[in-house]
Amino acid sequence: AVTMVDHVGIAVPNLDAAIDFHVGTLGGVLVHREINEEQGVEEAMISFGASGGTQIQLLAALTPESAIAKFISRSGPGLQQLALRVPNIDDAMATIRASGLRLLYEQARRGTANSRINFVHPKDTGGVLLELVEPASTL
Ligand code: CMX
Repeated sequence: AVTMVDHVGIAVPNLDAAIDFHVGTLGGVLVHREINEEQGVEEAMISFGASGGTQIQLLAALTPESAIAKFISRSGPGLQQLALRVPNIDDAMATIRASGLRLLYEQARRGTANSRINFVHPKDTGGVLLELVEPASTL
């Protein structure tokens, strides 16, 4: 079962400008930043209030082929995904498959901070790209 909303992902054209807004104006804390070549993104995680809460993930495209570049060219910058935390992604993937919904990857891939991730196709979820996240360590 899903344990919490892990993060909400926003597609941004300029990562530094988006960090400035979320930290400088909204009062968030930049807790993590990395490049994920496989996903074609440079990303930043922003935390608010007490640690351990839902974060905002700022996603900038590394290449014109990345999912984020395609999203921005189609829809403009904005909410791109909702990420749900699960204790075991293999179990979660089995549940999704058994429900007849489409997962984007056969096997879980590497996400933020060595988490394991997969996605449910937005056409099977009511229009929301759902990410499943198993954190690297139990939080
Ligand atoms: N949210 C909701 N709907 C979306 C969507 C999104 N983020 N992205 C695409 N769609 C919709 C499109 O609008 C399109 O709808 P219509 O057919 O009605 O026009 C439909 O889904 C299919 O679009 P598509 O052209 O076939 O597919 P895309 O090439 O746009 O790819 C997707 C869509 C979800 C397969 C692709 O974005 C993907 O593989 N995403 C997963 C990986 C990812 O997002 N990585 C970046 C984040 C990395 C991280 O979180 O760590």
